[in-house]
Amino acid sequence: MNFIAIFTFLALSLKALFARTLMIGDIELTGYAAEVSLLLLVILGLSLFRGRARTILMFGLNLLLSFIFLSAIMYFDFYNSIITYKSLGQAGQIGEVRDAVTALLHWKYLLFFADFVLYPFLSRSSFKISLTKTAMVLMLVPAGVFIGNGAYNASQTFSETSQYNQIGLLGYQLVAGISGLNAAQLAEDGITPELIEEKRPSALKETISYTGAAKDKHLIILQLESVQSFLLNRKINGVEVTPNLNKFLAESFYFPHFYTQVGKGNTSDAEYITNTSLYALGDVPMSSVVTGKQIRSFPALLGENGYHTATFHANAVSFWNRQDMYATLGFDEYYDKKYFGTQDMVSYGTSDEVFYQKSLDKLVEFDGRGSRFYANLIALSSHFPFDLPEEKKAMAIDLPEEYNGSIVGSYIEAVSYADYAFGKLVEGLKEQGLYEKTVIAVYGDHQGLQTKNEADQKLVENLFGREYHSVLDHLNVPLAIRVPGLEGGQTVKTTGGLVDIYPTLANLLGLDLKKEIVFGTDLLNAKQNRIGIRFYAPTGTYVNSKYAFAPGETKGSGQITNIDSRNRTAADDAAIQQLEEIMEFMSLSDEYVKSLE
Ligand code: GP9
Ligand code: MN
Repeated sequence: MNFIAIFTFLALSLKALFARTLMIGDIELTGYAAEVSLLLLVILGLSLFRGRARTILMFGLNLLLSFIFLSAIMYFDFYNSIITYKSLGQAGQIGEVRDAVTALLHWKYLLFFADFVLYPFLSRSSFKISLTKTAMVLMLVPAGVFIGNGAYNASQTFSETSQYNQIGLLGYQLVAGISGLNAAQLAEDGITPELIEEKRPSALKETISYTGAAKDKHLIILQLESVQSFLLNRKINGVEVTPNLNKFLAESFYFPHFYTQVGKGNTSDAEYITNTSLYALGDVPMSSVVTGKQIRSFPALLGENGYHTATFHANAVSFWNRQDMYATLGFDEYYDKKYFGTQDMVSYGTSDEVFYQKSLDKLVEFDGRGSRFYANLIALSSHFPFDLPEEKKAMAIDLPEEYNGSIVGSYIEAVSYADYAFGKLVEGLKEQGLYEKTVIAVYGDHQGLQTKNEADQKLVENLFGREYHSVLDHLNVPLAIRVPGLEGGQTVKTTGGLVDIYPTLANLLGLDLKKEIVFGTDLLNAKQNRIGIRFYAPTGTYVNSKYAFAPGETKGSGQITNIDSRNRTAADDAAIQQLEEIMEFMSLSDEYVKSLE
């Protein structure tokens, strides 16, 4: 091994350690040994080359892996998940998300590239270690043992973070590839509504209520960007953050224990899950998975029942490949940037105010045609990194000084502005006489709060006055459903997730789901419910009526956090049994999606 090879190996081993420290606190030493062993194998392989070729290859490997480590760290910062090679497919979107990427950069990341200045000097050094056969064996045998051990440990857990911890970033890519190939076939005769019923980990009450309570009403499903539950009904310095949403909640069925389930496709995954009641796969945007397929969806069902269906979003429809997803979901039409224009820009599109106004114009038009409509409105202004223009800040809450310059502060302001715009939408609907003719479901697509630096963590700690839980707080988004005639306001404590929106609304509208493939549960009639989460939290995470489950280092271990008391305990057999059931249930959903034509 020449000096460049040794140097590259040491530099990469340190970078691997640095990456681990930044991503996961609890580093598994044997896992790190497996990661270093894999690096050693690669470097030994490249050492077979000689002269300039070897220098270039070592330099290239170091550069490539440095970028991969850095991407993995930023990816983890944002998604709380381990990056896989599958993300290469979305690299084309990088230009459009430039602001978000810049917001995640940090000076300390320069350390990943500090060693490159040394390469010109290294190539002049003639130092080398000649490896005898015995020395090679002495190196390769333990390396092989560490890799084997790491691979075995990685296969024993559902959690991607634990898998990475056990085998390192390169090894994890292999694990991710193999687990995709090994998906078991669960249903020999295809996935039927009866099979789903049998495996469903929730139970309905004996008597079903509210069936058809909203029959003949229009339907608006409004998806709010990055809105988490904790800001609702919250005052900061005596001022409500979301006064308009709070008023709306008070007239609605409000679900405080509702969670996002999106995968890599974020906003578009939330649209997908809501309109299909199918689980997102996690590490790939569903819009790319379902391109060209036909899905029996909520819009399709509504269409068959006489509704005109349309979806509205202020960004270009090409973002997240939505044109294909909307075709798959069977919407009659969509309205995107072409329709909304670029006036009054906030984030990727026109402001929520303009968005609602222009959407409303269309709703009035649909209503005028005399038939019912289903409108899926996808708001946008409160998008990461929450850079509101000054004139919009004037419409948002005035925060105390300690929030100045913090991302938490920007986030709260952005949500507060989104609330202001929502208030305008409600006013508009009332003015147009649509408010009492329409069932309105409002929910947050996914989390928005970033708590990566200390100042922001402090602000969040102060807000919560207790630990901020990575699932029960971070992934907790609001769902409220307002049904004209039932606007007494009711808090429904049933646990639910995005998959449950479709069945809940279908029952209210009086639509029969017996023949439909639906993985969610009617939240207004559930006795108990359980939902799986597998992005932004490790696969195996689930929430039931009592607790959130976090998967452990083996498939038979984990930790549960009680929803009310927040007490943490080790998972018992019953919790592991529930884990197995929800994993099987999610696999059933995946198998269904893969089987679609
Ligand atoms: C852009 C918007 C992006 O159209 O959907 O939101 P995101 O998916 O990043 O939350
Ligand atoms: Mn979003």
